[in-house]
Amino acid sequence: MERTLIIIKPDGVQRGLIGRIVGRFEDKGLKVVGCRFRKLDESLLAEHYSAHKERPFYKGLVRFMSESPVLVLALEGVDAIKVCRKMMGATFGRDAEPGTIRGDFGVSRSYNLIHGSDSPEAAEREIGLFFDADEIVEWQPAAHRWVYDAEDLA
Ligand code: IDP
Ligand code: MG
Repeated sequence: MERTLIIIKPDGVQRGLIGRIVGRFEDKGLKVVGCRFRKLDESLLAEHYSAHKERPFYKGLVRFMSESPVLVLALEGVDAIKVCRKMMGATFGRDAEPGTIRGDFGVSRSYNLIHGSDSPEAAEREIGLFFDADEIVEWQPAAHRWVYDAEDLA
């Protein structure tokens, strides 16, 4: 089992897409283990996006991400990081394949609806940044008995 950090960005929240986006992850068999609805401040975003600090889009990205509330999720599942990145699609909405979240809901480069961790190291760092340890909830969804078989979990 792996965990990943997902953020439904301000454009996704403002456009009323929270339910549809979270629903896709639930449909796929990912388990919500953490959830916070909040506005992000610039210092937290500076840490979160520290790898992009020198990029020309950085200032606009931090402004966009701090402008309006976001939904932050920790999701758990087998290969959750890879599965979620595939479901998100390519970074820019106009390049993202139909069937992906970015491909189905947007055309923008910066307003691309969703963030997802891109590696196990990033996931651990980002979950630690957005959640206190006691905000991550261990639980067993009854349906998982029919989502994963023993071979998936081996
Ligand atoms: P990712 O979200 O697909 O992992 P990153 O390269 O990590 O993409 O970029 C982080 C975020 O910065 C993107 O999701 C997008 O919102 C924004 N971004 C990336 N490249 C550009 C750009 O060239 N113009 C405007 N915004 C960008
Ligand atoms: Mg990234």
